[in-house]
Amino acid sequence: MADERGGEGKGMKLAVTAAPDAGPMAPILLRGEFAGIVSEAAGIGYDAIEIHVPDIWEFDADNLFHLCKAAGIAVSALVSGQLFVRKGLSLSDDDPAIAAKAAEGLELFVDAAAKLECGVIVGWVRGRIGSRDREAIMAKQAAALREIDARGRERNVPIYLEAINRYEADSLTTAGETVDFIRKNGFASTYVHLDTFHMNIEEFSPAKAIRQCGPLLAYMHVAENTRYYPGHDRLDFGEVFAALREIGYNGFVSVECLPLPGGSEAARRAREFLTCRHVC
Ligand code: LER
Ligand code: MN
Repeated sequence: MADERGGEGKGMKLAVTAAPDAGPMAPILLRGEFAGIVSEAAGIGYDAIEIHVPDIWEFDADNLFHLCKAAGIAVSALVSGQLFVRKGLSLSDDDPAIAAKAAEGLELFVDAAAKLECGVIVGWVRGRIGSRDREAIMAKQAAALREIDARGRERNVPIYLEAINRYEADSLTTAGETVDFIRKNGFASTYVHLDTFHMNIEEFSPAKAIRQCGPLLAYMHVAENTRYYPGHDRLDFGEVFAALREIGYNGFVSVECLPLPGGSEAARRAREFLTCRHVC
Protein backbone atom coordinates (compact mmCIF):
# COMPACT_ATOMS: atom_id res chain seq x y z
CA MET A 1 0.00 0.00 0.00
CA ALA A 2 1.48 3.35 -1.03
CA ASP A 3 1.52 6.19 1.48
CA GLU A 4 0.73 9.89 0.87
CA ARG A 5 4.14 10.40 -0.70
CA GLY A 6 3.48 7.56 -3.13
CA GLY A 7 6.22 5.66 -1.29
CA GLU A 8 6.27 2.14 0.03
CA GLY A 9 9.02 2.50 2.57
CA LYS A 10 11.78 2.53 -0.05
CA GLY A 11 13.95 5.50 -1.04
CA MET A 12 13.10 8.54 -3.13
CA LYS A 13 11.84 8.01 -6.65
CA LEU A 14 12.61 10.13 -9.69
CA ALA A 15 9.92 11.59 -11.93
CA VAL A 16 10.03 13.78 -15.01
CA THR A 17 7.56 16.44 -16.14
CA ALA A 18 5.65 15.82 -19.35
CA ALA A 19 2.70 17.12 -21.34
CA PRO A 20 1.08 16.58 -24.73
CA ASP A 21 2.23 20.11 -25.58
CA ALA A 22 3.58 23.17 -23.79
CA GLY A 23 5.07 26.61 -24.51
CA PRO A 24 8.70 26.62 -25.71
CA MET A 25 10.09 27.79 -22.34
CA ALA A 26 7.59 26.08 -20.04
CA PRO A 27 9.47 23.96 -17.45
CA ILE A 28 8.15 20.71 -18.90
CA LEU A 29 10.62 18.27 -20.41
CA LEU A 30 8.92 15.53 -22.39
CA ARG A 31 6.30 16.57 -24.89
CA GLY A 32 4.04 14.69 -27.29
CA GLU A 33 1.50 11.86 -27.38
CA PHE A 34 1.20 9.88 -24.13
CA ALA A 35 2.53 6.68 -25.74
CA GLY A 36 5.73 8.47 -26.78
CA ILE A 37 6.40 10.40 -23.57
CA VAL A 38 5.72 7.38 -21.35
CA SER A 39 8.14 5.17 -23.26
CA GLU A 40 10.73 7.98 -23.37
CA ALA A 41 10.53 8.52 -19.59
CA ALA A 42 10.91 4.79 -18.99
CA GLY A 43 13.74 4.56 -21.53
CA ILE A 44 15.76 7.29 -19.83
CA GLY A 45 15.32 5.43 -16.56
CA TYR A 46 12.76 7.48 -14.65
CA ASP A 47 10.54 5.74 -12.09
CA ALA A 48 7.57 7.92 -12.90
CA ILE A 49 6.11 10.59 -15.14
CA GLU A 50 4.35 13.78 -13.97
CA ILE A 51 1.60 14.83 -16.33
CA HIS A 52 0.57 18.46 -16.89
CA VAL A 53 -2.98 17.80 -18.08
CA PRO A 54 -4.09 20.26 -20.78
CA ASP A 55 -7.84 19.65 -20.39
CA ILE A 56 -9.16 17.49 -17.56
CA TRP A 57 -12.61 17.30 -19.20
CA GLU A 58 -10.99 15.50 -22.17
CA PHE A 59 -8.41 13.46 -20.27
CA ASP A 60 -8.28 9.66 -20.74
CA ALA A 61 -6.83 8.35 -17.48
CA ASP A 62 -7.46 4.69 -18.39
CA ASN A 63 -5.35 4.93 -21.54
CA LEU A 64 -2.48 6.54 -19.60
CA PHE A 65 -2.78 3.90 -16.88
CA HIS A 66 -2.38 1.06 -19.40
CA LEU A 67 0.56 2.76 -21.15
CA CYS A 68 2.37 3.26 -17.84
CA LYS A 69 1.70 -0.32 -16.69
CA ALA A 70 3.10 -1.66 -19.97
CA ALA A 71 6.20 0.56 -19.69
CA GLY A 72 6.72 -0.33 -16.03
CA ILE A 73 6.59 3.23 -14.69
CA ALA A 74 4.21 5.10 -12.39
CA VAL A 75 2.45 8.44 -12.67
CA SER A 76 3.79 10.60 -9.84
CA ALA A 77 1.14 13.32 -10.05
CA LEU A 78 -1.35 15.11 -12.26
CA VAL A 79 -0.74 18.87 -12.40
CA SER A 80 -3.80 21.14 -12.40
CA GLY A 81 -2.05 24.37 -13.48
CA GLN A 82 -3.57 24.33 -16.97
CA LEU A 83 -7.01 24.93 -15.46
CA PHE A 84 -5.70 28.43 -14.78
CA VAL A 85 -3.27 28.88 -17.68
CA ARG A 86 -5.48 27.60 -20.52
CA LYS A 87 -8.98 28.05 -19.14
CA GLY A 88 -8.58 31.09 -16.86
CA LEU A 89 -10.17 29.22 -13.93
CA SER A 90 -9.26 29.87 -10.31
CA LEU A 91 -10.68 29.09 -6.88
CA SER A 92 -10.30 32.76 -5.92
CA ASP A 93 -12.29 34.24 -8.80
CA ASP A 94 -14.96 36.81 -7.85
CA ASP A 95 -17.31 35.21 -10.35
CA PRO A 96 -18.91 32.27 -8.50
CA ALA A 97 -19.44 30.39 -11.78
CA ILE A 98 -15.70 30.55 -12.58
CA ALA A 99 -14.67 29.53 -9.05
CA ALA A 100 -17.17 26.64 -9.19
CA LYS A 101 -15.82 25.50 -12.56
CA ALA A 102 -12.27 25.53 -11.12
CA ALA A 103 -13.51 23.37 -8.21
CA GLU A 104 -15.29 21.03 -10.64
CA GLY A 105 -12.05 20.69 -12.60
CA LEU A 106 -10.13 19.81 -9.43
CA GLU A 107 -12.74 17.18 -8.53
CA LEU A 108 -12.16 15.57 -11.93
CA PHE A 109 -8.42 15.70 -11.26
CA VAL A 110 -8.93 13.76 -8.02
CA ASP A 111 -11.07 11.15 -9.78
CA ALA A 112 -8.48 10.71 -12.57
CA ALA A 113 -5.65 10.53 -10.00
CA ALA A 114 -7.54 7.77 -8.14
CA LYS A 115 -7.45 5.67 -11.32
CA LEU A 116 -3.74 6.38 -11.77
CA GLU A 117 -2.90 5.88 -8.07
CA CYS A 118 -1.14 9.22 -7.90
CA GLY A 119 -1.54 12.67 -6.35
CA VAL A 120 -2.85 16.02 -7.62
CA ILE A 121 -0.71 19.16 -7.66
CA VAL A 122 -2.59 22.35 -6.79
CA GLY A 123 -0.69 25.56 -7.53
CA TRP A 124 -1.73 28.38 -9.82
CA VAL A 125 -5.39 27.28 -9.84
CA ARG A 126 -5.67 28.65 -6.28
CA GLY A 127 -5.61 32.10 -7.93
CA ARG A 128 -4.18 35.45 -6.93
CA ILE A 129 -5.49 37.74 -4.19
CA GLY A 130 -4.27 41.02 -5.66
CA SER A 131 -5.68 44.08 -3.88
CA ARG A 132 -8.69 42.22 -2.43
CA ASP A 133 -9.26 41.34 1.23
CA ARG A 134 -6.54 38.76 1.96
CA GLU A 135 -8.34 37.03 4.82
CA ALA A 136 -11.59 36.69 2.85
CA ILE A 137 -9.89 35.26 -0.24
CA MET A 138 -7.80 32.82 1.81
CA ALA A 139 -11.01 31.68 3.55
CA LYS A 140 -12.61 31.17 0.14
CA GLN A 141 -9.62 29.15 -1.08
CA ALA A 142 -9.68 27.11 2.14
CA ALA A 143 -13.40 26.33 1.75
CA ALA A 144 -12.90 25.08 -1.81
CA LEU A 145 -9.79 23.11 -0.88
CA ARG A 146 -11.62 21.50 2.06
CA GLU A 147 -13.96 19.84 -0.47
CA ILE A 148 -11.00 18.68 -2.56
CA ASP A 149 -9.24 17.42 0.55
CA ALA A 150 -12.32 15.39 1.51
CA ARG A 151 -12.61 13.93 -1.99
CA GLY A 152 -8.91 13.07 -1.89
CA ARG A 153 -9.36 11.35 1.44
CA GLU A 154 -12.31 9.28 0.17
CA ARG A 155 -10.39 8.17 -2.91
CA ASN A 156 -6.94 7.80 -1.32
CA VAL A 157 -5.51 10.63 -3.43
CA PRO A 158 -2.98 13.01 -1.83
CA ILE A 159 -3.33 16.69 -2.69
CA TYR A 160 0.01 18.48 -3.06
CA LEU A 161 -0.17 22.24 -2.36
CA GLU A 162 2.80 23.82 -4.11
CA ALA A 163 4.57 26.78 -2.50
CA ILE A 164 5.21 29.10 -5.47
CA ASN A 165 7.42 32.18 -5.62
CA ARG A 166 6.07 35.72 -5.19
CA TYR A 167 6.38 36.59 -8.89
CA GLU A 168 3.90 33.87 -9.84
CA ALA A 169 1.65 33.69 -6.76
CA ASP A 170 0.69 35.94 -3.87
CA SER A 171 -0.21 33.37 -1.23
CA LEU A 172 1.44 30.16 0.01
CA THR A 173 4.80 31.36 -1.26
CA THR A 174 6.83 29.69 1.49
CA ALA A 175 7.03 26.33 3.22
CA GLY A 176 6.07 27.92 6.56
CA GLU A 177 2.96 29.61 5.19
CA THR A 178 1.86 26.39 3.47
CA VAL A 179 2.37 24.27 6.61
CA ASP A 180 0.36 26.80 8.67
CA PHE A 181 -2.46 26.86 6.09
CA ILE A 182 -2.75 23.05 6.08
CA ARG A 183 -2.64 22.79 9.89
CA LYS A 184 -5.05 25.68 10.48
CA ASN A 185 -7.63 24.11 8.19
CA GLY A 186 -7.19 20.60 9.57
CA PHE A 187 -6.81 19.04 6.13
CA ALA A 188 -6.46 15.26 6.16
CA SER A 189 -5.11 14.40 2.70
CA THR A 190 -3.38 17.67 1.75
CA TYR A 191 0.41 18.01 1.95
CA VAL A 192 3.19 20.49 1.20
CA HIS A 193 4.87 20.43 -2.18
CA LEU A 194 8.19 22.29 -2.46
CA ASP A 195 10.12 23.29 -5.56
CA THR A 196 13.84 24.13 -5.30
CA PHE A 197 13.48 26.91 -7.89
CA HIS A 198 10.82 28.69 -5.81
CA MET A 199 12.65 27.92 -2.55
CA ASN A 200 15.78 29.58 -3.90
CA ILE A 201 13.78 32.82 -4.16
CA GLU A 202 11.64 32.56 -1.03
CA GLU A 203 13.45 30.57 1.64
CA PHE A 204 16.26 31.82 3.85
CA SER A 205 17.44 28.20 4.15
CA PRO A 206 16.06 25.41 1.93
CA ALA A 207 17.17 22.79 4.47
CA LYS A 208 15.34 24.61 7.27
CA ALA A 209 12.23 24.85 5.09
CA ILE A 210 12.31 21.10 4.45
CA ARG A 211 12.73 20.36 8.16
CA GLN A 212 9.90 22.77 8.97
CA CYS A 213 7.57 20.64 6.80
CA GLY A 214 8.72 17.30 8.23
CA PRO A 215 6.10 14.62 7.56
CA LEU A 216 3.83 17.14 5.81
CA LEU A 217 6.27 17.33 2.89
CA ALA A 218 5.04 14.90 0.27
CA TYR A 219 6.22 16.07 -3.17
CA MET A 220 9.33 17.77 -4.58
CA HIS A 221 10.13 19.62 -7.81
CA VAL A 222 13.81 20.07 -8.56
CA ALA A 223 15.53 22.59 -10.81
CA GLU A 224 18.55 24.86 -10.50
CA ASN A 225 18.50 28.46 -9.26
CA THR A 226 18.30 29.44 -12.96
CA ARG A 227 15.63 26.76 -13.54
CA TYR A 228 18.06 24.81 -15.73
CA TYR A 229 18.34 21.05 -15.06
CA PRO A 230 19.84 20.01 -11.68
CA GLY A 231 23.62 19.93 -11.87
CA HIS A 232 23.89 22.80 -14.37
CA ASP A 233 24.45 25.69 -11.92
CA ARG A 234 25.09 26.50 -8.27
CA LEU A 235 22.15 25.29 -6.20
CA ASP A 236 23.36 23.21 -3.25
CA PHE A 237 21.54 19.92 -3.89
CA GLY A 238 23.76 18.24 -1.28
CA GLU A 239 22.10 20.38 1.39
CA VAL A 240 18.61 19.79 -0.04
CA PHE A 241 18.97 16.00 -0.19
CA ALA A 242 20.61 15.79 3.23
CA ALA A 243 17.57 17.56 4.68
CA LEU A 244 15.20 15.29 2.74
CA ARG A 245 16.95 12.22 4.10
CA GLU A 246 16.88 13.68 7.59
CA ILE A 247 13.07 13.93 7.53
CA GLY A 248 12.79 10.42 6.05
CA TYR A 249 11.43 11.69 2.74
CA ASN A 250 10.56 8.76 0.47
CA GLY A 251 8.34 10.52 -2.07
CA PHE A 252 8.84 11.63 -5.64
CA VAL A 253 11.57 14.01 -6.73
CA SER A 254 10.29 15.37 -10.01
CA VAL A 255 12.46 17.23 -12.50
CA GLU A 256 10.64 20.41 -13.50
CA CYS A 257 13.12 22.60 -15.35
CA LEU A 258 13.63 24.52 -18.57
CA PRO A 259 13.74 22.28 -21.67
CA LEU A 260 17.32 23.38 -22.43
CA PRO A 261 19.43 22.39 -24.34
CA GLY A 262 16.36 20.31 -25.29
CA GLY A 263 13.71 18.58 -23.17
CA SER A 264 14.96 15.02 -23.66
CA GLU A 265 18.60 15.99 -23.15
CA ALA A 266 17.77 17.97 -19.98
CA ALA A 267 15.83 14.94 -18.69
CA ARG A 268 18.83 12.66 -19.34
CA ARG A 269 21.36 15.03 -17.71
CA ALA A 270 19.12 15.63 -14.68
CA ARG A 271 18.64 11.92 -14.10
CA GLU A 272 22.34 11.24 -14.41
CA PHE A 273 23.25 14.01 -11.94
CA LEU A 274 20.56 13.08 -9.42
CA THR A 275 21.14 9.32 -9.49
CA CYS A 276 24.93 9.58 -9.40
CA ARG A 277 25.08 12.23 -6.71
CA HIS A 278 21.93 12.26 -4.59
CA VAL A 279 19.25 9.66 -5.26
CA CYS A 280 20.29 6.04 -5.57
C1 LER B 1 5.22 26.99 -11.50
O1 LER B 1 6.35 27.79 -11.53
C2 LER B 1 5.54 25.67 -10.99
O2 LER B 1 6.51 25.44 -10.32
C3 LER B 1 4.61 24.61 -11.31
O3 LER B 1 4.93 23.45 -10.63
C4 LER B 1 3.21 25.05 -11.07
O4 LER B 1 2.31 24.14 -11.57
MN1 MN C 1 7.02 23.51 -9.51
